[in-house]
Amino acid sequence: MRRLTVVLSGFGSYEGVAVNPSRRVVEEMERRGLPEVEGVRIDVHGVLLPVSFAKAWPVLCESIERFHPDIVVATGLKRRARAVELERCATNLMDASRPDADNMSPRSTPVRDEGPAAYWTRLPLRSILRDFAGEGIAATLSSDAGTFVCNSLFYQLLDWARFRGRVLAGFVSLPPVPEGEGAVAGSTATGLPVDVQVQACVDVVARTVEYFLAEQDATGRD
Ligand code: PCA
Repeated sequence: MRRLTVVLSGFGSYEGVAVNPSRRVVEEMERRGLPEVEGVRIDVHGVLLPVSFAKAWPVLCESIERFHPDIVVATGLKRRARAVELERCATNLMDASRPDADNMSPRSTPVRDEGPAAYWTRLPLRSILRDFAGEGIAATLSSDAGTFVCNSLFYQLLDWARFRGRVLAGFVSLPPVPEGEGAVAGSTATGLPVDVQVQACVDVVARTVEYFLAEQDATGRD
């Protein structure tokens, strides 16, 4: 049977965040697995990343080198998000207003010294958004994954992906979870239940798999 490999990453708790939905999503999707898409088996490997500018990408990269994925979807919490945000691009900027797990807070510093200002994702964001609309999942497109660790990881992921023509890589920003499920301290957001966030990420992967297969068929590659 034909198979595709997906690496899915999330972050753990950090300052003021008791429950990071990205961690829950990764754990849950790894546990449940994913149904076949068009007769293709999907192997999902989850990886939990430290909230560290220096270490997040090396840890994800290690997982990528181990599993040789066709698709990489990174996720993280965006505190101010009120819905699932599908990120279009990553920018070459680190500008932390609070320290990361290593107590580093780079200000106005590029992720890559000689890198381009931004990279675009190739995930089929509009098709994914249509799936969300059909299921009543609150979501938007976004051109701003922030300037903290999430954006820095996304930039390094797309920098890596640009030489791997076949691989599709992207980033999904998740909103806080509701009060009672471990909302972000001091947040007034109503949040989106973890189950809905898991379903959203299942949709992201399933639609991306379809797109990947269509591209492979169109180019005659396997
Ligand atoms: N969100 C942070 C880093 C880890 C996470 O889940 C961010 O917005 O960069």
